[in-house]
Amino acid sequence: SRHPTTSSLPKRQRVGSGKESLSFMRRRMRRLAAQWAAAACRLDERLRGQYREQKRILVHVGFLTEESGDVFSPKVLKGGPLGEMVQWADILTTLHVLGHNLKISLSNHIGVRIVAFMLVVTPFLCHIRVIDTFGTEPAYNNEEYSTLHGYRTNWGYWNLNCKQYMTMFPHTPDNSFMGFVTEELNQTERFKIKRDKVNNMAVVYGKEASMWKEKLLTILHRYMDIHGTVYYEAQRPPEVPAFVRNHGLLPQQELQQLLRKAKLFLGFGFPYEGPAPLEAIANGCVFLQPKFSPPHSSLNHEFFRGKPTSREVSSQHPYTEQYIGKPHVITVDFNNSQEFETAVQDILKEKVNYPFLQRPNSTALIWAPNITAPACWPPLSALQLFLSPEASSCVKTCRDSGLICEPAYFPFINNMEYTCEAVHVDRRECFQQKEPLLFSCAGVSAKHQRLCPCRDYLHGQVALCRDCL
Ligand code: U2F
Repeated sequence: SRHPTTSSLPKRQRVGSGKESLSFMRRRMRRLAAQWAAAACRLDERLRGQYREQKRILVHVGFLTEESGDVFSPKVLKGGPLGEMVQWADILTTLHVLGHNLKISLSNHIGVRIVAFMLVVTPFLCHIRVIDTFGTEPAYNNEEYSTLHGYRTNWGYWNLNCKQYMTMFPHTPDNSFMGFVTEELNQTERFKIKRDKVNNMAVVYGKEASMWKEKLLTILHRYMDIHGTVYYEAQRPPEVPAFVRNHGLLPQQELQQLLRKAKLFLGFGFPYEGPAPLEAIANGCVFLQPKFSPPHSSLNHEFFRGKPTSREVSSQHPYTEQYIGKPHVITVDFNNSQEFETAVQDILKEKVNYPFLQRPNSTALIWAPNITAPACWPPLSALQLFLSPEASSCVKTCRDSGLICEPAYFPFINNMEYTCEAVHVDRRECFQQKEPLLFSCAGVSAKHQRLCPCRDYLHGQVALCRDCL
């Protein structure tokens, strides 16, 4: 994970003294072991005969702050974020299953030192990969640009290739989409889930009562039984309405069981962009969530303030809103009780089914050619050029045409043959980008129309284009 560069003096601290974060990861790995083994066999069949290099990989689990210690553990059992733990557990298992040679560091002292060394010694720079849940946009990554234009944040301006940041969801193609594992259900399991669904059962998303909205719960309660998994201490039960059945924070396994029975998974706006809605959807729930209008971003919302992205978050979980959508995901204005109530009524009528999720290509992600070298993949034949409207990013421009922005093509279109990277709206002047690190799918400027390198993609596999297999 990233580290704030404002970290104070180094303090030696034992990581994982509580070890709760490690046991959460271990439990997750064990629970999914059989599925990992089956997946490894399938992959082996598919890749048989292909030479793949075994890499020696040092994985530094934890934040790259000296003072942070094991920031995860203290809250793991108390309703704190588990999303990052899910990602760490899954990347470790993936690397192991793919046969790489792993060294795992849990010592911040050592981890920070090694990474600091790699950051200053240029030949090592391209070997670094950073798990970066919410993503880093090019404007924040480039030291000079971020300093001159007010994009400098505590999360570093490391001048990496932005593909070196690996995100939890495909926020912008400038970064690599790493994802996490959601369980795949076989036909028998799907049949059982359908058979055992309780049509009027809802689970509320939120491990802390402060995330809940009572007024809407009263409406929901007219239609459904409400379950929660809010952490509490025996002496101080959580402040949830009496009609809610609160199970306390559950082990992942038991949460899955609850989701298998439930029809509705209800988010109230926080946490943002976690794994749980995908787990709910994979278990046959409908995810009902609030639309954010105006969208939340680092400009207007405390949680995102100081994060190295200007991304506008249009709902609690924009990925599920944009890539999955109805009937699995319903996004409505929660300030409008009528709209909320109608959504609940519609969900009660809906039959259970299962969606198709985006899958990162883990072999391509890890064995990919050196991502910091000039791009020769995906093939240029997939390139489709678009001129964006004013104040629109290439992420949006490509998406509006059913395509995806491909940053690997920027160096090819940033020349006078194609004219330029962006066109000034009033002066009709043409601009080229001199700094390759600033090529950006996510970037927006009110004064420019951007020349966008888009390409098609395989349904459910955005990393690949139709002709590049
Ligand atoms: C997100 O972190 P969260 O931990 O709040 O994300 P969730 O989606 O709530 O849950 C993550 C995992 O916790 C598990 C559940 C998910 O895999 O199965 N869990 C559980 O084991 N027992 C329970 O009772 C409830 C959930 C996000 F992932 C982070 O990146 C953000 O920092 C955070 C804040 O926006 O939100």
